[in-house]
Amino acid sequence: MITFYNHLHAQHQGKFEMFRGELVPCFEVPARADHVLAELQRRQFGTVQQPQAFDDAVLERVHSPRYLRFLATAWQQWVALDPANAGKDILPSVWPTRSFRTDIEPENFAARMGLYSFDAGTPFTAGTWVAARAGANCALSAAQQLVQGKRASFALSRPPGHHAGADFFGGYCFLNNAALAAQHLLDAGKEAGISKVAVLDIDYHHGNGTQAIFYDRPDVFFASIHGDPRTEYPFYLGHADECGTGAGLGDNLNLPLPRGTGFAAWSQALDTALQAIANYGAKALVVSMGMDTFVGDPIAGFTLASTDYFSVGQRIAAAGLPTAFVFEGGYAVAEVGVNAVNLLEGFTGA
Ligand code: Q9C
Ligand code: ZN
Repeated sequence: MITFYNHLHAQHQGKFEMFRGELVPCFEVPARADHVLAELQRRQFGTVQQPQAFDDAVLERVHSPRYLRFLATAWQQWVALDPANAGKDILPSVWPTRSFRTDIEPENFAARMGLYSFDAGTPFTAGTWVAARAGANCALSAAQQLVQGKRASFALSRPPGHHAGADFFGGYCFLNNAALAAQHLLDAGKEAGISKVAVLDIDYHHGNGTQAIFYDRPDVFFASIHGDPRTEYPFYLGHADECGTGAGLGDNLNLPLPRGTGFAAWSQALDTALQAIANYGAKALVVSMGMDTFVGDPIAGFTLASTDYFSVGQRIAAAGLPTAFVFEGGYAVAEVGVNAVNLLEGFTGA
């Protein structure tokens, strides 16, 4: 299996996120991806390659042009406010909630930050756009492998993507890497017979961005296993009664589980999700591969053990679909490499 990796991910290195009234050090750090890379190399798992470059038009298949323009220019706008800003990350502090207008892009920079975001936990830094763009290229390159007939691929992308919507960032995510991969499978995979795609999201947190992007679409099935949003981030989406809408009705499956859930119940939910994907008739699979289901994760609440991930990979492999794995969360930095490669090895049967 080919892994796509680009060192530019490390250009996104947030300093602080807002938590309980204070700024705490970011959990989503470059070392996460570096540990996965080191473990791939230590176990000689497949090969690691640079991603291809993809045009902005490919990003516009998922994200709005005005959002992409904002991301590409946000840092220069920030520094233009005050040269001293160059040493500080950007965090939003005001948002257009119910009854506010979002059709008019404000001229005020802080107001634009809030228009395009949903939390104060996702700092935007000098290198965020470059890193996110490289990460999206990794996911698109992983999808391209399946278009070319490969069985599987891995996008070791950072920052993660599944909380990012068509026109908003949050939850440490800016570009929705998994959604871009799914859309590229449909756009480039038509002749290869890829007419329907499933996204299986196994990150601890509900993939609200991916769900929203495909909610009314019949050509992408979204299935997610996650902490119950009644108590877990991102709180405002991910309930079991969200089944899709319009032409996409029936093509969204949420399997929320209580904080504290272990592998026995979690793996039953995985089998339920995989059965639904089989019933849907997906021709290819994108896995939003969050590793924050691990018992040692500092910000999540499931209790999977490192060895459980072999079984996760095996079960996904048994679905028999061409599969692109896209790295998402997972904040137990010292263990994230072993856990991720255990899953991939479970898949390949190595
Ligand atoms: N102090 C992903 O796993 N805030 N995003 C948690 C911790 C946000 C997680 C609060 C968690 C976002 C991709
Ligand atoms: Zn997560």
